[in-house]
Amino acid sequence: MDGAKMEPFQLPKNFLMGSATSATQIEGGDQNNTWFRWCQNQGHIHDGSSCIRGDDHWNRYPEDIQLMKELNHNIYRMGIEWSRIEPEKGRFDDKVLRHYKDELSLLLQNKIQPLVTLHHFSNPLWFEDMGGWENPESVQLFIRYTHYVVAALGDLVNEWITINEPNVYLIYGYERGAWPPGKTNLFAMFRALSHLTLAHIQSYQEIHRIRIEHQFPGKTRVGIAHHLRIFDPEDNQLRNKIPARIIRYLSQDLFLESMGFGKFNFPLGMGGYPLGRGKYYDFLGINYYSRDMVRLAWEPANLFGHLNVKKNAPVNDLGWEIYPEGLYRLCRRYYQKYQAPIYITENGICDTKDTKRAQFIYDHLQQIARLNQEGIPVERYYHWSLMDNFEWAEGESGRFGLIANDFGTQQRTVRRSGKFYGEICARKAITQEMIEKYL
Ligand code: IFM
Repeated sequence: MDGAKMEPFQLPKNFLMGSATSATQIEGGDQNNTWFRWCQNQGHIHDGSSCIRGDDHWNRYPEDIQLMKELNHNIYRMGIEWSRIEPEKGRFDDKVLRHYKDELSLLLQNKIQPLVTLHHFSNPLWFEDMGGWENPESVQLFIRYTHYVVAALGDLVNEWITINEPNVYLIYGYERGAWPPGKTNLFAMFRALSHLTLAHIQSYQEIHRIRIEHQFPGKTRVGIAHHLRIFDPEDNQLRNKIPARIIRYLSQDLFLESMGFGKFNFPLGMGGYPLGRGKYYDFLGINYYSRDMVRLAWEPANLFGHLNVKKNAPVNDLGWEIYPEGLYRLCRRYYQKYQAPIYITENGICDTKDTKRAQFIYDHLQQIARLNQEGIPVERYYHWSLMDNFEWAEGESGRFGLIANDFGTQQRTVRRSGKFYGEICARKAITQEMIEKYL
């Protein structure tokens, strides 16, 4: 690449940087969650691998924290596995909580501030078998889990994500049938969404309540990691603009509105507030990867439009368009309405050969610098992901890591782009020297 055309730039001094992972994708060893069962069915995982292996992070977390330190992380977003914590309905395992306490304490000793996700695509099997998120009891069960976890870990963690990418979870699990529970039923999807929304709101309230009651240190901040995309019409025709808007509404704006303010718009409701009007987020969590070009088509699985990649656009290994400007556009649009500090809770690239990741990082961070200069408070960046991991239906072949992992030996190797990222984390800037060295 031609480094000469690229300008050095600076991020705000108080900007925090690190990386993100989720429990099911890296821990390995848990047979009690929905993904373990899903992996056992032939054809569900494209390369035939299983989350049972993962990165063996459950046993190797000290080594992984050491690597975060080498990459100069200030922050780390991690998940905890509900199916380990509550292996049977109503039975909580204190040993598991002690394990997470040890992991969190080690992060803090290394001056890495954790942001903990309670739900990231995976459920305990007992929960799924009672109807999962379609069952109204799911809400109260999630709140009981929240209560148990936050009371136990809340002295070490002041920042929480209740639910990761509720839209992706529901679309893949209930509409496209590609993830557990493997349904293709829009009614089931919206039923599950209303329960997830109620669960988020009450979990938000519960986390604040418990941390006040126990006088836990640090400012409590709770939010959702929303998967946000750009949906652009394929051309300027109204017939394509309308489906682009509908898809944005049904797969994105509806989620932000209901989970953010408690407002149940159609098709969740008729605009009422079942739990009262409120503001149920302390930051706006954005997971950003790509954009879709939309054309009118009768495709219920795509919420009534056909999604394409822009012609001749650069793409990652999975064929997703690389579109850094999209991050800028999304942050501007949603900040106007939601007016909260923005955390980029995920952003990254599937790039096995590591030929595009460094440039990807440069281009996206440049958009963040631009946003901050324009007064949009993007406070944090969590790169997805710390290391290669179990990439859901793609299995072990979807490689998003700053650190490469050999799943056979569990040998970690920091990629060149990882070294670049580590230097940026240390300096909060990209210098001319770094451009020449890495880009
Ligand atoms: O690996 C996933 C993650 O679990 C959720 N957000 C997108 C990532 C890359 O596909």
